[in-house]
Amino acid sequence: MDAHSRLKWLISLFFVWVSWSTAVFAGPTFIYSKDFDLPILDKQASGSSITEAIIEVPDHLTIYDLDVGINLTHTNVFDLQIFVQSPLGTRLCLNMYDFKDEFFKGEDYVQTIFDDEAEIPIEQGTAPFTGRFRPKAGSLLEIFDGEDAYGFWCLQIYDMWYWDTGNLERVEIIVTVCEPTALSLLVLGAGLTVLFRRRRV
Ligand SMILES: [Ca+2]
Ligand SMILES: [Ca+2]
Ligand SMILES: [Ca+2]
Repeated sequence: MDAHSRLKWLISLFFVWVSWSTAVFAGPTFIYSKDFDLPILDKQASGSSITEAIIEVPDHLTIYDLDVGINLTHTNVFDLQIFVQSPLGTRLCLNMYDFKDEFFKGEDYVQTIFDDEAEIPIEQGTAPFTGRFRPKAGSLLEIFDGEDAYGFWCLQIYDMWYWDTGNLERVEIIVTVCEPTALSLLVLGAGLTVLFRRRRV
């Protein structure tokens, strides 16, 4: 094995080890919460069905894992379609229902946390959905992993049907970052690769 091949092999080994470390060691978690008193009105009452809540994250944090918490009252949450949008414009549906197949009667979301790593999918939960639930099938919060959390997040709620209404009370953007050592190793690894490529040119 020549020197180049040996270096390449070492760098590959390094990346395997770093990937393993980052998978195992999540870093600290930062919670940005905001209380609201925002009416969730249906089409009949307001002429518009969207409620938007803005939450600012004032820190530059690379997202390793994102969870989203909500608190709201509503006389039938079947009506609601709930989305979260990042400062970079990435948008994800947390929950919504099919009118034809999934109708139910149920009130409120109370201390509900959407979390990819939760054991129970939201489809198997019942209102008021207290606890942790995976977002709607096919929608994973991991879509935000790697983004900078800094800026204005938006929680959007659409009330799709008449009669029932409610109030948005609280939103939490919960950001876990990489364990600092793993992050520095990742940066070091990227630096080594650039050096290696330059030497080969
Ligand atoms: Ca995750
Ligand atoms: Ca999570
Ligand atoms: Ca309604």
